[in-house]
Amino acid sequence: MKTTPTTFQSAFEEDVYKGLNSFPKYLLSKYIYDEKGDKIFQQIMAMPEYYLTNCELNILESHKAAIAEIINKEGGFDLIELGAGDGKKTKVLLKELVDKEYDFNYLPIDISQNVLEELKSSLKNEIPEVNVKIQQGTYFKTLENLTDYTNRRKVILVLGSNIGNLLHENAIEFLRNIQEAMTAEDMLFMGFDQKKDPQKILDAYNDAAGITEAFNKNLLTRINKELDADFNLDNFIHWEAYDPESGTAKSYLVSKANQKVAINKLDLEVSFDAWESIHTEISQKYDDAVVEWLAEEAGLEIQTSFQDKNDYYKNYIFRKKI
Ligand code: AVI
Repeated sequence: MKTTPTTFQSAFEEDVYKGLNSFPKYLLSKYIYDEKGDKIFQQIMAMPEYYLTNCELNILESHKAAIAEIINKEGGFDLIELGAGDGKKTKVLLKELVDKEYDFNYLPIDISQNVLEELKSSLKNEIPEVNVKIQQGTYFKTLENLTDYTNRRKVILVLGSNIGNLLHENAIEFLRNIQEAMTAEDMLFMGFDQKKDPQKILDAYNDAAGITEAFNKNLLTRINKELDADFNLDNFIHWEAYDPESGTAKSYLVSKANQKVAINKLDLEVSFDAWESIHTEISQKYDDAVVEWLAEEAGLEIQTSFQDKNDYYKNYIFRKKI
């Protein structure tokens, strides 16, 4: 029986150690996103099966005038985006705000400085009128300082149904963190992927070209590279399951055989039985009742919402409950 090392050199080491020594085994999806993971995610967003991106783009394009009107008030505002990425969808709204000559600053926050620099320079070319102030950091850390960034009214943007990668309990904590940084005048604009035909959801997370499989397996690639491990990627299959009752899509890597994997940096050998799983990600799907409940638990209320033509996806505007 191995004893747990008392010191880990990083949260990644500790989380991998804990996850692979648990029963059932798991790995945290946030670790998929290194440079390679970010690139694969860009490919996912461009896949025909991954409807989420186009639905949200469609909502922003068709409702940009109404959205702009709701978020603008006397005295101007700061538009703060958490997890800005390449800003493709946000640019639709930015363009509308510029065309209407509204007084606003755009403050994108992302974990990757690289992504932020690219976003800044693309905005300079495409919509030079936007006043951009990039901010590198994690959501939670940066949220704590959110109130320090600005003394103007805030409109906080969280696109891409990123909240869906959190269990409800953590989603409430995330929303509560945002709520605590808000005043009665501020707004939160957030995307939530909706419950729909289960097959449509399974197809989005199990594409024929194997891009989602590569995305999921990037966890193993990262452990091999950063923790000197010997996972054989071909010995695992990507498996997607969707429970229409809870609205939870779950991704797994399943071991095809009895096997042992050495993770040298952790001085650990992990044994897998044939068909044993590693749970890697949840992608929660919502309906109005669940979104209302999450908001209520976090001290927020829904002001209004916008949906795409198929009702696949919704963007909600929340206010702080007073
Ligand atoms: C980032 N996140 C909202 C994506 C999702 O839909 O859960 C990540 C993803 N996983 C597989 N495909 C896309």
